[in-house]
Amino acid sequence: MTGIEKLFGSQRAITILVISVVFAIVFPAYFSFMASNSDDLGGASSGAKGKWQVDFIQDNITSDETMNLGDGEQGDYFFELDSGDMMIGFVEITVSCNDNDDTGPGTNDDVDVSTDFSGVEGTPDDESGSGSCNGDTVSFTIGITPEWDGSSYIADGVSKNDIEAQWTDGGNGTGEWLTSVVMNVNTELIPVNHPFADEDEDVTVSWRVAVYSLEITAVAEEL
Ligand SMILES: [Ca+2]
Ligand SMILES: [Ca+2]
Repeated sequence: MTGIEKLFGSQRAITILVISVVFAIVFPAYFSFMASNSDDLGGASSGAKGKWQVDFIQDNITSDETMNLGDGEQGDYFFELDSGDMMIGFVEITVSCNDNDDTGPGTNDDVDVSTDFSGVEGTPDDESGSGSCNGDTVSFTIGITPEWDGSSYIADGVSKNDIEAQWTDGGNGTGEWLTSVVMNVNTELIPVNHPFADEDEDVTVSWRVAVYSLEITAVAEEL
């Protein structure tokens, strides 16, 4: 017997040890090679069902425009939306005016608001509304990504592809968002051309666009 044979007891014990060492080295290398290869291919890993943390990196695009409108006058407010690489969650339009020109009953100015979204990709349904000039008078929220509210959540038993397919604006929402406001000036029982008669009001239309990008992280299963 050689010294090594004495240490391990037999030639067979040495053979088993050598094979074990080879497997211990070769198997992890094999699996890590396969894992990195399937990542390169994309489909295999992102199509695999699993547990995922889904987060939304969020931002707002805002804009506003103010016009002074006389009685019966229509103001057309244009907003050109380009969200860049971000997805569009929803668009909020707020029309505000605050009549403090006169104080008698029935003297508050009011507005009729309508929209034309025919220049918007995906053509959202148009909106309309009316209100008295006491601040934020009329507001609309138009959803672009269905059911999106920006909340994080854990998804289980679905693939990364499924999640990406769910949270998309489908290219909708970009383009020209037209909001039109018609002013109705109300004044006291003095003629409208009287120097003190209320004859106009400032109307502001503001847009807030909630935009996001997806962040999907694999959640390690409990051992
Ligand atoms: Ca008024
Ligand atoms: Ca006024």
